[in-house]
Amino acid sequence: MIEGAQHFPDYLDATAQSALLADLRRVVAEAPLYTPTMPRTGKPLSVRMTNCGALGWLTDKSGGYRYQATHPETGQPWPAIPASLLQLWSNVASGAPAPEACLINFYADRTKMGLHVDRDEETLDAPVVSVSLGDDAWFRIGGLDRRDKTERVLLRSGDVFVMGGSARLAYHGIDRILPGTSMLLKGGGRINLTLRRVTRPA
Ligand code: MD6
Ligand code: FE
Repeated sequence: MIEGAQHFPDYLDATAQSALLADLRRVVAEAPLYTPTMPRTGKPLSVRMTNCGALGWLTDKSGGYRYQATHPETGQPWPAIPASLLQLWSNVASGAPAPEACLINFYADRTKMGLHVDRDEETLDAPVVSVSLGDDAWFRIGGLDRRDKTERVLLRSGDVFVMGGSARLAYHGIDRILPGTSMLLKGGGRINLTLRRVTRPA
């Protein structure tokens, strides 16, 4: 795997996963999941999204990919990032300035996410830290060129995946989720959180 990509299987035990889920329910109560749309075409993404943190990542037909401080539908500021996630970041993001954005993606059974690079941030010095909850998913990670060879990694509930160093700009995506592989979410599906630093620290 590309340098800077690190998989921490079972980083959160069952108790920590339930506690994090409870935190996320509070976030979603304030900042409801919504369906983002592609820049220009307005085609809906299959993933549903929300955010917590000072900044949230979003996309829509007219504004494209961007960070903004408010929820696109409620107009309210995003809820704070739960303390448990700030702690997780300081444990795995070795020395990086505090995260400003936590994107929350909800995957239903048939949701995929095409190969992409996370590069809407102003600073690429900090890693992106991802946390998975719920059903297993086949994650695909390659290199800096879309044509580089890729490999797949099974991301399971409680896993953390860090992309820093050379891996910060590596292509990656979700091939598919494996319905029925976790009991954590009552209705099934998968949640993925990605924590990011967006602005350069002062
Ligand atoms: C997902 N993850 O696991 C999608 N991005 O659902 C990402 O897009 C991702 O896992 C940046 C760094 C780590 C990731
Ligand atoms: Fe990503």
